[in-house]
Amino acid sequence: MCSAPTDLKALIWDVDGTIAETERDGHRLAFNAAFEALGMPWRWSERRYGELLRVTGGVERLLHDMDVQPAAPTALQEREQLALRLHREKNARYVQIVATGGIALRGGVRELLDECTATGLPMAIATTTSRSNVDALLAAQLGARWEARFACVVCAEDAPRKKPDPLAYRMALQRLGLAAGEALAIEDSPAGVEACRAAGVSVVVTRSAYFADAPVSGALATGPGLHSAEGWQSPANRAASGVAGRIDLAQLRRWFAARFNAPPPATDWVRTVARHRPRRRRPA
Ligand code: XBP
Ligand code: MG
Repeated sequence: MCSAPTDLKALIWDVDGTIAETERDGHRLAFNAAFEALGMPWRWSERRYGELLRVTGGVERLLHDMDVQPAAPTALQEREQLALRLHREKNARYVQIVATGGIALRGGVRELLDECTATGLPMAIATTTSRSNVDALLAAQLGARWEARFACVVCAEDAPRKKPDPLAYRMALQRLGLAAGEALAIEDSPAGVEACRAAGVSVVVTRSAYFADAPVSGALATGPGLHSAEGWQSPANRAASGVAGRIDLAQLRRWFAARFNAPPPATDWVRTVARHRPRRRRPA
C-alpha cells in the first residue's frame, strides 16, 4: 500500500495528437509547404514523418533530418538559421490550416473539456508545440476566449526542454499549485508518457494516428480515443475497462483512484535527441 489516495485536482492536456490530429493533418503538410516555399528540394512522407516524430520540437526535428539531407548546409550555424527560417514558415502555414477550422478536435475531446468546465475541475495544457499553434487551433475550435478555460498553458516557449523531458509538466504543476500526485495527464505519444512519468504525473493515453501501435508503458489506461470506451485497457483497474459510452470524467476519476494498483512500468521507449538542440532560438 502507498500513501493515502488524493482526489483528482486537475486535468493536464497534451495538444498535438491528443486534442486533435495535428501532426497528420497539419504539421507535416505545413513542413512540406515550407520546404517548397524556401526552395528546399526535400519533402517528408507520412512514413518518414512518423519516424521523425521521435524527435520532439519542430526545429529539433528539422535539424535531426538535415543530418541525412544532401542539400542541407554543412556548416552548423547555417543549418540552425535555415531550420529557424523553415520553422517560422511552417508555423505560419500551420496557423493558416487550423485558423480556418481545418483540423477538428478529436472525438470526445469537446465533451470532456465541457465536463471539466461545468464541474469546475481545473485544466492545464502542457505541450511541446509553439504557442502560436495552440492559440490558432483552440481559438478556431473553442472561440477567442479559449484560454480562460485553462488554469495555465505551458508551451514550447515556456518549457524549452521538450518532452520526454518533464519540464512542461513540472511547470504546469507549479502554476496549478499542485503536487504531481494530484493531477492526471492525457497524452498520445511515448515521449509524452515519459515526460509524465518523469514528473510523477499519472497519465492516460489516447492513441493518435502516428502512435497507434507504439509501445507505451506506465499509463493508467490506453485506448484508441476518448470518443468511445471500446478498446481501452487499464492495467490499473481492469474492472473499469470495457465500459460503455465515451471516456468521461467519471471514468478518468475511476482510473485515477486505482493508480496505486498499476504494475511497475517497463523500460523506457524514447530518449531526447539532445545533440540536435539548436544553440540559439533566433539568428544573430
Ligand atoms: C509536439 C511536438 C511539436 C509538434 C510541432 O509534441 O513535438 O514539435 O510536432 O510543433 P507533444 P512545433 O504532442 O508531445 O507536445 O513545430 O511548434 O515544435
Ligand atoms: Mg502529443
